[in-house]
Amino acid sequence: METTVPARKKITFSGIQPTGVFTLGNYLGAVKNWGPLQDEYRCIYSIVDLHAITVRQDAKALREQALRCYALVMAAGIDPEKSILFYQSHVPAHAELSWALGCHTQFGELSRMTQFKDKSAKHADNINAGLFTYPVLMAADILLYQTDLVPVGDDQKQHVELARDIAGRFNGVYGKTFVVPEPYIAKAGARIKSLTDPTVKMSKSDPNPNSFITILDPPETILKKCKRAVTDSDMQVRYGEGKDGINNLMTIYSVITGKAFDAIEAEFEGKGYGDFKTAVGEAVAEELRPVQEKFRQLMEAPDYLKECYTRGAEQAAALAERTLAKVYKKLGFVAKG
Ligand code: ATP
Ligand code: LTN
Repeated sequence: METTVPARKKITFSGIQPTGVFTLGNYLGAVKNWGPLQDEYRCIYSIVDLHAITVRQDAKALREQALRCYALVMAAGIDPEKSILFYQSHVPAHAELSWALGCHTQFGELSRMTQFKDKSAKHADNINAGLFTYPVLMAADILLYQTDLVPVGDDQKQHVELARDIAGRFNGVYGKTFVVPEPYIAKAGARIKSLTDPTVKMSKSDPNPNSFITILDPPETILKKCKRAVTDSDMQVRYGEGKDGINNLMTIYSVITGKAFDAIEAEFEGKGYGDFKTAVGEAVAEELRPVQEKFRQLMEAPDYLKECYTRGAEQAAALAERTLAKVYKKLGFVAKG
């Protein structure tokens, strides 16, 4: 008699740094896409606080920010009953696997990472070893959970490729140990641009607060930032070359409303940029309203949040330790008595 083995539920892993309130870019490019995966996949999401200290942080601010970040991810649709949501620093296996993988990663590979080049230019006074080995820790995050799919924004593609290379190399030397993960990058919204310089990505660490919309900005601020967004002198709401500012606003509007670019062009035919910017601002404010409301409720329930992140860390650790034990055995470490 033929027996069918039930297929393993595929695993999704992603992380966000608690380096500030997250932006509309983080939300549209990454976090908003995490929720819908929860029914089909075994989803594991982490607040990657170990990654955050590659840039100097104030300890008190980091702690507060990390708590808010956990609540924000839940407010954006991650249900801790369906997904595992935890702090990276609560699961020691991340730092441990990172060491083992670092010994299988080449200096030259890390030197090619564009995020390292960008961040070391931005923080020239603190080009620390952690900033350089950041992608190895990220590979450990992903590979510990035998992850199939990594939903991230476009800027993280190179890091996921590196995690694939490390996994493939390790499997080649020691036999099948890790699942080789695939990046999952949304077709639209994977690189939301700065509102003040639409040639660079919107980033929560940008010193100019007018360059980004945070997920907690009140509606008036959102509207004001959209109205001030840098555009061009063409005055036509049309997607095209040399129109980075309008392209960016059209992308934001399209991802939120689900309208295609030609439908947006038709909607604003004969109208000025002012009307369009107001419509974008209103759509963003409306999209974020329920997230902000849920966030406020969660922040009033600190015991519940603690219960969620404690359970999340236990669940994550159980899975992570299995992979770590397998890796240590393959590397030739003597088993604990
Ligand atoms: P920082 O500004 O401190 O460098 P960041 O916002 O770029 O941080 P993370 O907080 O680690 O970095 O990003 C979390 C997720 O958000 C990642 O998947 C990243 O690819 C995505 N992301 C970040 N910025 C954007 C953006 N402008 N557009 C789309 N996705 C983004
Ligand atoms: N480097 C990512 C955050 C991150 C991550 C991960 C994303 C850390 N570990 C594992 C996906 C999978 C960033 O967005 N800057």
